[in-house]
Amino acid sequence: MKAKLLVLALLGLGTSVVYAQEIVKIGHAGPLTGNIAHLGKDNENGARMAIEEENAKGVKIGGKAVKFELIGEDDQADPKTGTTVAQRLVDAGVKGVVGHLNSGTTIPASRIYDQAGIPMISPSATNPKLTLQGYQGVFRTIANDVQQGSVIGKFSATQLGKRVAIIDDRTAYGQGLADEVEKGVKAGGGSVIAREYTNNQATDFMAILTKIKATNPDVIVYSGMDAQGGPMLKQIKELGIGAKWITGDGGCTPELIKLAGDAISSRAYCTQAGLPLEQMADKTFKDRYQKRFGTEVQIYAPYSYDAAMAIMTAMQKADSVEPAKYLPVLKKIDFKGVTGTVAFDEKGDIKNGSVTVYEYRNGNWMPIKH
Ligand code: ABU
Repeated sequence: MKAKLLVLALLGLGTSVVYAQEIVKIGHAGPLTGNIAHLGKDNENGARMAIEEENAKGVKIGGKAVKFELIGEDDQADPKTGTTVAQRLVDAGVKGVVGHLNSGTTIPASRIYDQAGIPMISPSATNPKLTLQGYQGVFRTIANDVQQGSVIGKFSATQLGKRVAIIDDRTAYGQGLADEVEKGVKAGGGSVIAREYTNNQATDFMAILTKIKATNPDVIVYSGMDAQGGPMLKQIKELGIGAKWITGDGGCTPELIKLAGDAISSRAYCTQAGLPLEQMADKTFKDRYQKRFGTEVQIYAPYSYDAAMAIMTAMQKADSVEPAKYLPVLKKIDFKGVTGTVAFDEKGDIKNGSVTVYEYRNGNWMPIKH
């Protein structure tokens, strides 16, 4: 074991006690720069909070006092950078990873962690392919887009209107979710009258929205992140499009409301691939997070907290920080996290994952259905 030993000498009244504390590195990777840095920071904060709270308890593993240490990396939401930082985390000797945030970075990075035998848990990557690759150490603490896309598609067709236009950002998440939404719209008795595409750096949607306006949709589904969703709502208003608008978890954030300004209205909806904060098992999480970081939860912090906690709990149950020893325990883990029961199915997906539909009301996303 290459663990670094930190020797703390504690001097008492005429006596001296020496404790050897093993540093156990846990990696986190997500976008800490760029247009969704607020989400990457939210994920990192969730993992950091779990680590700080666990360290405060005074953990012993294999007879030694351990201190968990978070090693954070910025993958810029870019698939190539994602694999570079994944290798950096492996080289730094992390024993487990929380991340990445985006499906487009998490899927290629998962191969690197698998080759190094290091377990990883994403709190936010929802593309179903992540856990269909057959990697034994890949998990997620959130529902996937087969579940989420079905809810968005059926809700749109049955509650918002039969004529549905779909726009996606061509990322692994956006495109994958849009395909599942299309299936859900059809299952709900609606029809997809337009499919348009943008990208995750775009800010101008006038051309595709003008085309969509001509098809007279009841609903526009946007499958992408809040950085595009906010400006898109502004341009929908500018063009006088009266359709309802719904987006998935990547846009279901306080940030989207801020970005949309007065262009957001009660015609806007979103989904989260999990429970509303207020209905999670730990009702104190929201306030503890606010107190620790001085900012509100964006969306995935509780799932990130649970991902870090799953790794640290498995290490303690296995009485080892070595991935080969704690991975079998992690696969069978079953504990009460802040989001609810954390346990994984045979693929690595969270068991009993749920999807919540929100409606924009009085300046907030209000849960209406789960
Ligand atoms: N789940 C939405 C944001 C992250 C992703 O899957 O790309």
